[in-house]
Amino acid sequence: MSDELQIIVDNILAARKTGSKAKAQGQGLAPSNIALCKYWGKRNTRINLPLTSSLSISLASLGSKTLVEQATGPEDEIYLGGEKLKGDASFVKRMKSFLDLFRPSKEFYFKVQTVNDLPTGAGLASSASGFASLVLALDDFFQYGLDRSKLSILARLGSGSACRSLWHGFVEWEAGVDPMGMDSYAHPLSAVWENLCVGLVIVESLPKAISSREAMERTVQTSALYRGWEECVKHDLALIKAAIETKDFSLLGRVAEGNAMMMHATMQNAVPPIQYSTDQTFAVRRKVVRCREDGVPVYFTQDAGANLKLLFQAKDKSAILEKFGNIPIVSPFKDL
Ligand code: 2P0
Repeated sequence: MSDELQIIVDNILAARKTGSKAKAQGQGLAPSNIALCKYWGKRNTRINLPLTSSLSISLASLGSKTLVEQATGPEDEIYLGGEKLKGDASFVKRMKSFLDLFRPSKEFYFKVQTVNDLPTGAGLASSASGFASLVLALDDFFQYGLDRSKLSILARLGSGSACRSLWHGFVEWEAGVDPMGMDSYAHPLSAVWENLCVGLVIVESLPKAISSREAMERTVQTSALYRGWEECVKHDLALIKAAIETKDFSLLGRVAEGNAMMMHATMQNAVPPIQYSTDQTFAVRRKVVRCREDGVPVYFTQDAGANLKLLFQAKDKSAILEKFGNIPIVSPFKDL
């Protein structure tokens, strides 16, 4: 890990409670989050600083749970869904270098156990809830007593979108301007939207062929369409906030769907092009549009993967289940 990262972490840990002592085990729980206005592109890839702000909705009780303790052996032990991961797996390497930032001494090794409610690496925000729950578990284990905005910065260093998984409801991540990213963290919006529902259409649960990290970088570097992204986000973010403020569901859905489509257009324009959608993704997208034509207000959003997330209102839940089958449905403000 670069010195830059260690300086940022040390700077944040300087605000920890004095005299804090590690517990036997720390625990962290964090929800998955789905961006309505996407984070796509970084101004600093080492410390995950975004080029634009983004806004998400957390998925209530769906997310990750992480336990942290000191390992008894001479290396970190990483468990995912109860299974011990091999030390050379890329995820383990990424996790270990993140843990390096928090070791009290070089000889201190961690045992980290994470359980994700949603399939891992399939564009269902498992890295977001995973890193957010890990940071919460580290805070609990070492008894740092840090406030949530500082924890949001730490989570961002693990995975950008993780900084939004520290809260429930609508969450905005402000891009910030500080080169060290001390002003680049998320905060919750106060709005509550009781009858808003999110449905998950899982057409692919295997890990994706290209990581979102790589896809984002290739898009920024090679996609001509990406030049319009910053303007698009400014416009969409303002409209999404207005839709949340006035509970204008069709505005929210229309803008969120358009924002996701624009993000995928920028990737398809990258060299070589990136296509996360499968035939099934296209079929489900068409079905969503047909539903609207039939009078059921439903919109989709899609992240760096083939799966789709539906946005609709509680009154239409039975129509959605009828048309899309028995899909998992979350009420972000009711299933807490
Ligand atoms: C988002 N995505 O706003 C966007 C939309 C995917 C598509 O944040 O490199 O795993 O760890 O900062 O956070 C996925 O990217 O990327 C993501 P890194 P991350 O949810």
